[in-house]
Amino acid sequence: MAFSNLLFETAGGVVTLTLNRPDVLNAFNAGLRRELTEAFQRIDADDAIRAVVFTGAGRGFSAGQDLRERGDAYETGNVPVLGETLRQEYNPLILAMRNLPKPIVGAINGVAAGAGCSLALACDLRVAAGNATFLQAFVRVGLVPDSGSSFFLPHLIGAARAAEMMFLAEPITAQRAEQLGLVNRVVPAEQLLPAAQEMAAKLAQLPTKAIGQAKRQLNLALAGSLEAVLDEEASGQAMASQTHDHLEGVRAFLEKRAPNFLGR
Ligand code: T3D
Repeated sequence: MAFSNLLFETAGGVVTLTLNRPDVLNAFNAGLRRELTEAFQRIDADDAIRAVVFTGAGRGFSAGQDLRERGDAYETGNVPVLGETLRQEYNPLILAMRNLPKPIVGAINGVAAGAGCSLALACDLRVAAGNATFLQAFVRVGLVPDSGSSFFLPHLIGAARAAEMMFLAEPITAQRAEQLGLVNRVVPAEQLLPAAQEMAAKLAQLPTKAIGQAKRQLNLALAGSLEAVLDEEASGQAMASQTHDHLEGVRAFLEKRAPNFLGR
């Protein structure tokens, strides 16, 4: 079955998976979340696919949850308790990426914000374009980091730097991300896809079973339980979604103005 929000292109043992909602910086709506889950199931089941390149179409990697998906709720002020979409859709997706016994190379082509940043962090390796940025956008809309960001970030860059990214929600440039160890390498934008595909092609020629097992071992070595952190994030989001500041944050985004947070 063809996807409508994703490009799924295979060549020489490598699949290039491209988030394809460029008009909204590849924000995740229900269709994209569903198709991504299906794509990772397909990749898992197909022995001919031995490495993945994961990227975004247009000028963004992904701006995270589509804030227009529940637009009506923010107009009326009747914000649903968030957490279910995390438990039902985002969290299984993150676990599918981490449990996939094949390497995933993130080709981060532009801004990776909110859950888009989380998905970038869930890749095994990251190649970033020189103009890419990483943004823990959650608190900008009164929410807590989710989709694994609170698990991956401290492991990758340490708790203090993770706190800075999460609390201040300022964009990190690709160059800074490389210094912090958040990405494996930075390349000029026009070389991004060839560089990521070259890395994935190399990986696809290597012993896939051994790499899959090495990935399991790395997951285990990160100690703590990703499941427990994902669950705590979903509970935290249920709390945050009912605050004034979340409603205000999303309204301000949709109305293209600065938010007025009240701390409640
Ligand atoms: O259940 C749950 O929902 C819980 C899950 C939560 C997970 C999350 O991801 S929460 C965080 C959600 N994401 C954000 O808060 C980020 C929102 N976007 C931005 O802050 C900015 O767009 C960026 C900093 C990422 C990029 O800024 P810029 O200036 O380069 O681009 P832009 O002009 O803001 O965006 C371009 C278009 O994409 C624009 O549409 P327009 O005006 O041209 O028609 C913009 O509205 C749209 N867009 C960007 N991000 C989103 C989006 N539309 C819907 N949802 C978005 N997240």
